[in-house]
Amino acid sequence: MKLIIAVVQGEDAQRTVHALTDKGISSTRVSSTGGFLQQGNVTLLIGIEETQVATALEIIRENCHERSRYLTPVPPLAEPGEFLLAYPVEVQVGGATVFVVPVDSLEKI
Ligand code: 2BA
Repeated sequence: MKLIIAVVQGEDAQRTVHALTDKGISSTRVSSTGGFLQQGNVTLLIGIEETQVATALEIIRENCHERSRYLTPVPPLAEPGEFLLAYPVEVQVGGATVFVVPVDSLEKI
């Protein structure tokens, strides 16, 4: 048994969950926030038999796309008489950040 932990973008989450469900793969959707951009994303928890891991990864690959996000850095303090502009910096995010970890057992109690 494995646990897939997939950090995906909000726009991709619903489609990905539907595609997993269509293949009989259960998932739990957790709201999360990226540490770098401090923007909302979604973490999917997927408990899965090892034989189905490749199918789940393929579904995530098909449904999660790379996008540009913009980060506006906080400008350093200006000296009197100086005027500093903060320009947005483009950052590429996604498809998905995926961890596959071993699971000792899955108990439904
Ligand atoms: P964030 O931490 O908000 O990162 C968003 C994007 O910013 C990243 O996209 C990457 O392109 C860039 N980025 C992140 N840290 C950076 C840094 N120190 N310097 C420069 N650029 C940086 P992705 O790599 O696609 O990651 C998307 C989201 O996946 C991340 O959102 C975070 O929530 C999660 N993630 C990525 N790597 C992770 C890891 N090793 N452990 C846990 N979560 C991770």
